[in-house]
Amino acid sequence: MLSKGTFGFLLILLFFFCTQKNIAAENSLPRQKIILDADIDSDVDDVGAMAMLLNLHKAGTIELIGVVITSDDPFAPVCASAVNTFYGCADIPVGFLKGQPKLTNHSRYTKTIASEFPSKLKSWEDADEAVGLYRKLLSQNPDESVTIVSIGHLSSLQGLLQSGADQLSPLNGKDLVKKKVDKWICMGGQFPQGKEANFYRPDPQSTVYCLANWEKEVVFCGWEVGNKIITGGERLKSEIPTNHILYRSYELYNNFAGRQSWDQIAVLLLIHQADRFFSFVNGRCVVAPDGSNTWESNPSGKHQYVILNPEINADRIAIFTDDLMIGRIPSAQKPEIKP
Ligand SMILES: [Ca+2]
Repeated sequence: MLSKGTFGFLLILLFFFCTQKNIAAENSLPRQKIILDADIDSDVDDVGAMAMLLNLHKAGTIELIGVVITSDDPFAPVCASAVNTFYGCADIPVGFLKGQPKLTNHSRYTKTIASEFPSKLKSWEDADEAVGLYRKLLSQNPDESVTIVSIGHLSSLQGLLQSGADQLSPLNGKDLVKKKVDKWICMGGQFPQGKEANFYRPDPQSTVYCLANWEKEVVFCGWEVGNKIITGGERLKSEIPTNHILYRSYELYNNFAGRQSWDQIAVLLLIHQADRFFSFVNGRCVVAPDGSNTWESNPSGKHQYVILNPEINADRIAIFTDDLMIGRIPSAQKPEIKP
């Protein structure tokens, strides 16, 4: 028979052992490997999303393994490279959707950012070809380890799915995705139904193709979610220096008038501190040839769309998002980084 004192001591030991085990388990979790597919051109929320990802990358929460630029703006990949370079991550590769019939600079900020800030890429021509970069990154990483976050249209992703075996991998694109990708977080569509730009402009056929040929999980972050979250206003302006690349991008875009956060919300889905903001609906997203979408409910469906929890004030999410853009990472998001 154990004495009360011994029993208490054993309980404390047991508690200590369990706690240490949980901490060890959390710390040994592999970092999520992220490929960002962005159309950093007409809107500035792509820059905000990149800032968040690079802050999380530097904090050790995620590993941003590459950026694919799906845009017809020739300054877009140079701008993305400048953002990487500004954050001390010049070696994160940048791909570009090459072979487009016409390139046009239609952005309020990409050309200026490319000229004012140093970048590893000097021209879009120096960028990796988008599909080749996708294939290289996927083939180099462990099975089911990569999350793709798309915050633009889906032409490059379609190219990946349609790609054939090459020197990088004996697998075709569809099988490579099946083997290497964990899930796809897609800023696109309007839910439960609607018509949203990433899905219908300029390449709705790529949306139809990707959804028809994607066999893994997809989480859709629809237009209606980020539309309520206004960031990049006076708060951002007052908290970063005027020579910061994020400051300059928002200044050029709309001089801190505030902007919807469609793309940044897709990044928030990566971090568990933001879990309380969201709920998810399972089913299947169906896209018509014109890029409009509808929803079929199914509790065991591989597609989910995000809804904002009604008890959470949109302003709270905006502050949380601005903070992540600025580089204020919630403390529990900083795992011990092993050497
Ligand atoms: Ca975008």
